[in-house]
Amino acid sequence: MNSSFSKLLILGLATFAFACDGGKDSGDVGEGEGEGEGEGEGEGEGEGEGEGEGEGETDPDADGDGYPVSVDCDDTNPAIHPDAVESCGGADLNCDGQVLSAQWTDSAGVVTDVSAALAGTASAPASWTSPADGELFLCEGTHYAQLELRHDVTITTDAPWSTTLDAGGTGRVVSAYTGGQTIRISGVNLQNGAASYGGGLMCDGNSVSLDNLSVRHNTATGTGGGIDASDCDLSLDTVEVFDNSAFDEGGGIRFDSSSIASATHTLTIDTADIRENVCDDGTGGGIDVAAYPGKPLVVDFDNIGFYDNEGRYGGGLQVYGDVDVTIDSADFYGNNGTSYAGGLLIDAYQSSGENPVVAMTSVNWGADGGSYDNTPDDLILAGTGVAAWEVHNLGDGVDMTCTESGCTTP
Ligand SMILES: [Ca+2]
Ligand SMILES: [Ca+2]
Ligand SMILES: [Ca+2]
Ligand SMILES: [Ca+2]
Repeated sequence: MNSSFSKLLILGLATFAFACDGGKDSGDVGEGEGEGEGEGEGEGEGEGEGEGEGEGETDPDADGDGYPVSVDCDDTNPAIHPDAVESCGGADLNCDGQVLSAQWTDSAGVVTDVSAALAGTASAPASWTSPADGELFLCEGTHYAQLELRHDVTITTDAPWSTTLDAGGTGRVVSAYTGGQTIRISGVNLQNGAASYGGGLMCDGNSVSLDNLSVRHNTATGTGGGIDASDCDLSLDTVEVFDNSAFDEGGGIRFDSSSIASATHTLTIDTADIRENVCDDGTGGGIDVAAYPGKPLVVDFDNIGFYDNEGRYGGGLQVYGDVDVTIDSADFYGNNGTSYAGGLLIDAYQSSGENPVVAMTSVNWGADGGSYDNTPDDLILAGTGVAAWEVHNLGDGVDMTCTESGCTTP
């Protein structure tokens, strides 16, 4: 059109070139400046084009970091500019007005500061959805946020046990949705979630591993106060699950097969305390495991303690259906079944061959009537193949295997 339009076009190109040159050496930046300057001279006083003028003349880059003073919050320090990468506990280097609290690294290695996106409060937690495969790094402290993970995501911190995701009691802490993702959370506690199921964590049809963290103070109006895992491979290593509650099954953890017929799913727990979890009206105060017909589950517990959990049936643990359970080195202490089965309920009411097999080695049940004992009993095996319910009151150091036809000791 007219000359001012073409100037505007050139100006735009000059600005673009400048922006793209931002991270390069000073030679490139100089080139961009030259173009901007020439443009500014032709422009005169024209409205709206003062910006181009400024780039060359009145918007200098004193520290030579490629960012002019208009966008550089410290134009005397080349380490400070809008694209600077920060570290936890450091200063605001990227000019967004806050110190780093959360950082996202995508699978190509591109780092983005997501501190603002995750900066919620206890009364208004942030909502954050994974944008792609990648790693979310959280600095020490409490992050009030509710996360939706729909990709392969790892959540880490440099301060394990001292870093927490808190849902503020108004939603679930972490939702791991179907999609075959692999999710790992390391060192970041999950607390104060509230949902119909899985207050702290819900996983469905994927693979989730947790290590070096607590799942605590979460609630569910349905199943799985702390964690609800359905058709999910769930692995816990060095974890505590405490003070979670559900109305129905699994005060601490609910692990079941329900919607996907294909694979056999596995719950692996190595070194964990499961304590002070409650389900008011269901089975498995600490953990509830339920396999539905044709959808077997495998459970492997090693070095696990069930302490002071409470459920209506199976205060510490309940297993139901075609579940192959191995328990090695465990404590069942102080658990309460308010109706029956204080420590462990093995429910064998499915068709023959679709009932639990529970192999236990070195399991402590608390001396009868002692302060660590379970109430009102330690273990019940109930099922169609059992003539009468087997009620076991046991001490410490027990090796025992229970199937649908009875429990035996070697
Ligand atoms: Ca600068
Ligand atoms: Ca600077
Ligand atoms: Ca910052
Ligand atoms: Ca006992």
